[in-house]
Amino acid sequence: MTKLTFPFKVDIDFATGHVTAPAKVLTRRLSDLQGLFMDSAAYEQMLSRENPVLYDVYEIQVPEEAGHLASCTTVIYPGKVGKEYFFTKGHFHTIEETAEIYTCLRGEGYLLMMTRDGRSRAIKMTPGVSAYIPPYWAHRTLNCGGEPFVFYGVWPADAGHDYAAILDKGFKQRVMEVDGKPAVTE
Ligand code: PAN
Ligand code: ZN
Repeated sequence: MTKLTFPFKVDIDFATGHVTAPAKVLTRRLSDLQGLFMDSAAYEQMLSRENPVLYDVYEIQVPEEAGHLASCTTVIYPGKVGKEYFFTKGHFHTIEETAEIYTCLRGEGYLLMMTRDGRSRAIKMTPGVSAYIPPYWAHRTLNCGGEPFVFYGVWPADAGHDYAAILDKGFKQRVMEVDGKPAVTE
């Protein structure tokens, strides 16, 4: 770390995930997740009609340096592409030895994780569940409920995001609606 940073606070609205300044908003729409959903025909059909927001990220701004902790809320809106629930792109950290903690504030979802050598885990997320993503595990979240799924994540600020492997090979697990209920499949 180079220069002294002063303490600060933000206010988080658990219902909407909104964070007061200093936060940066990142909006991901259907068109930003090209090639990631299993049912590509359903994806193209949906995109020809609309380009909905799948999720918003409210990132609390800190220097992207070792020693600092970055954090954000993520709000995934309810919806599906075909039978597959709306999800985040998912990523490994560029510095793979870095962990992360996700705490659910609202709604219902899953945290999917996988390693490069083929291990996978899924954790069901409901309000109050705090999940640990160890170093080396890629992570993706999804909303399998009928209201916004909101969670708060904290990670080393210098970790970086590596989306390439997920864009190339996808995620090992998928969560689809089967008989009206979410089912995790490999
Ligand atoms: C989170 C994620 C956020 C959005 O802040 O970046 O939930 O997911 P994608 O980055 O995969 O689109 C995090 O894991 N940061 O490291
Ligand atoms: Zn991460």
